[in-house]
Amino acid sequence: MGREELCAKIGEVMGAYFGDEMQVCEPYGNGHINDTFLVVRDKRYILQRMNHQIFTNPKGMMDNILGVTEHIRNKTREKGGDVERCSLTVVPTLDGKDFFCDSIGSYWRLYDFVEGTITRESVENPMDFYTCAKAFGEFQQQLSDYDASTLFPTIENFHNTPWRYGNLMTAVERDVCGRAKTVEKEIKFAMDRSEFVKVLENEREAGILPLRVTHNDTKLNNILFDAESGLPVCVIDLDTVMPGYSVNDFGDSIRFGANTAAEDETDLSKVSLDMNLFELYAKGFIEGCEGRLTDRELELLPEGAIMMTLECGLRFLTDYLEGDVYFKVHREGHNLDRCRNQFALVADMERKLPEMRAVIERLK
Ligand code: ADP
Ligand code: GN1
Ligand code: MG
Repeated sequence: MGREELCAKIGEVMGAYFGDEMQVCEPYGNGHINDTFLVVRDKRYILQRMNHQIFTNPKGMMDNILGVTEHIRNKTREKGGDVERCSLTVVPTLDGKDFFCDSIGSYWRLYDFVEGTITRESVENPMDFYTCAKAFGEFQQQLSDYDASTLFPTIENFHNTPWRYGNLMTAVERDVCGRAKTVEKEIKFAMDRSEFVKVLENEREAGILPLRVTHNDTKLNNILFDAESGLPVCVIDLDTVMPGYSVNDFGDSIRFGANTAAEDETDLSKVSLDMNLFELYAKGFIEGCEGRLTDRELELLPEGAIMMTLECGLRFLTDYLEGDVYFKVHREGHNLDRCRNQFALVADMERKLPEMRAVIERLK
């Protein structure tokens, strides 16, 4: 939907939440999937148009979020923590619904703005990465007794890397935009790793790697930090909370936060794995998980980092071949730039695998 069309709809959405069509809002954040707006009324709110092409069951997704946020609030209450800011708070419509469907079938939700917080797009102070790791580890712990069978799978096969690899192969075969011949090097890079993509799935099938309730999108910008103390306050972007692997939650954070360059940096000489940040994150994550990770999970943390980076690269390349239909792009070739960046990071991680393993060995 174009910007103007979107803004026209916001009036209708305001009506559902506030009873008038006053539009006091502006685009907010850097997400690749939903449309996010800051709304200023009696106080501040975050309004999101959910991407229902991707999240095809908005009700299932909102039920997950309501359940998970209540669970986290209860855990925080038990520990005497900051109940008001520890998790997202869904604001109901005037007629008491958890989300709003507008006249053209777009789905919207409103959250309280978690005040006194900031988001970070990159690691400025290494200690922030350590505390972020503790927060994501703790998040997993808080949900360790959550009944996973009540969670709706918002995106099937979300972190099933062999399935993502299969999607890439199909996209190459179909080549709907005629772009495949321009990315032969990238396709080969992926195909050279056709065995590696199965490593975690094989471990699960063999009953070694446990499924846990995980976040599945553990980017640094999905944590809100207290503006004054700098400490994590709240884990956000709960759309993909589903059963998954702890090593993938670990890996996705490394992919995004321990890259010495931004995810879409085109100068690939700037892309590498920062081993200092890797170690800090590993320390924080292991501590946050409070000893509950099995030995095998600990051993596989480096593989999780490579897997999430490779998978993300596969997804960016697939989207490039399919005509940029999934991730928001802000320039021509954006998905290809992102793919090349992720593959460069995979190559560096592969070189540093022995070092990563040595770090985990020291910490466990
Ligand atoms: P996306 O799924 O598109 O990444 P997010 O839910 O992560 O969307 O939101 C995008 C950005 O909006 C976040 O990175 C954060 O900066 C901000 N944000 C989201 N929810 C809140 C909230 N409740 N309070 C304050 N900031 C928020
Ligand atoms: C998307 O929504 P956002 O920007 O936090 C994507 C993640 C990718 C990430 C890459 C639902 O996350 O899986 O790792 O982009 N989310 C979805 O930056 O596909
Ligand atoms: Mg996000």
